[in-house]
Amino acid sequence: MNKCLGCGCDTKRESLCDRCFRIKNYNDYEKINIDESKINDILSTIEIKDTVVLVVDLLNIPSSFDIIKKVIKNDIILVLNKYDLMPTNNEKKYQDYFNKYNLNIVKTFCVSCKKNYNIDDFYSYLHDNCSNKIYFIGYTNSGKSSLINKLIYNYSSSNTTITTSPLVNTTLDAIEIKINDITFVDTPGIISNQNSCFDDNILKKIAKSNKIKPITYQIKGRQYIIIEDIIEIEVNDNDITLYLPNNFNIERLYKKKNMAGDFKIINYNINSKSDIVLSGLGFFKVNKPGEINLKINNDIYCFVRDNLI
Ligand SMILES: Nc1nc2c(ncn2[C@@H]2O[C@H](COP(=O)(O)OP(=O)(O)O)[C@@H](O)[C@H]2O)c(=O)[nH]1
Ligand SMILES: [Mg+2]
Repeated sequence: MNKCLGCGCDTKRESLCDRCFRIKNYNDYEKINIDESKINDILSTIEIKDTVVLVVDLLNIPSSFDIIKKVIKNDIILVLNKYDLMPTNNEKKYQDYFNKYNLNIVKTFCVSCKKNYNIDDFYSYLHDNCSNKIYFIGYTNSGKSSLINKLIYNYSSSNTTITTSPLVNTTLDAIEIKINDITFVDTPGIISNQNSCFDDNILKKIAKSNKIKPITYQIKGRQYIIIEDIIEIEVNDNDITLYLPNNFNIERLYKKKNMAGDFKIINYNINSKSDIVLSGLGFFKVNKPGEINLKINNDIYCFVRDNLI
């Protein structure tokens, strides 16, 4: 058996397993489940002398980092990735937002793998300050593998690329990559019950999305905002601002829409200091206290948090 260079799984093939080959060549994604104990086993091999980089998707900040705090006792270098998607350039604000989680953060970087933003600063910090084994950890889809690929591309002559995809659980085992005497270890994403599942059409739109342009609707009376026929937001006399991929279909209607699929209903009483997060998609807020009734596809996870912006 060999180890697949793309995802770390055992394979009979020389370099890439069948699944990575199909993802890389045909964008043909196949979702695989990973056992939670497998991830814990990998994380528990991290020694206190190793460096830990926690990668977070700025558009998909989890409601808590308790799973990570339980397993990781090391100092943490926090990387806030996908900065290119954020509607406002306010690195300090995004960094400060993480104070409340009480992680042992020693340094924070806002980066974009897609736009190669801040990658030089991040790499030179690692190069100058860190141990020679650096683990990249975080929730699935935050961009851990994309970030290591960016480092390989920018700072080594290797043409190895780890497989990345918009689906969860792309990386299946620890993958070690050596760049200039430092060993970078990619890890499978931490599994959480806060991950939404989307169909291919939505995943492709998310993957193609650019910088978010917030959209505000001034709602008089009772109206319904329909997002891609997977979310209906019922709003009553309020202003609502949506932060969503800007290629999404959004309709504003005066009556409910018939949408196909299995839905759950969630009622929120929120104020202007809160965001409702549609995990994996984005978030929205209102400008005065009020009721929001969400009808949302069963596979989408949502929660309330303090305003990010
Ligand atoms: N817009 C944007 N997308 C990114 C960025 N970094 C990664 N992605 C996308 O996020 C998805 C998950 O990336 P991946 O590296 O597989 O995440 P991992 O599960 O943490 O290893 C992929 O579709 C990537 O193309 C970024 O900086 N900006
Ligand atoms: Mg990965």
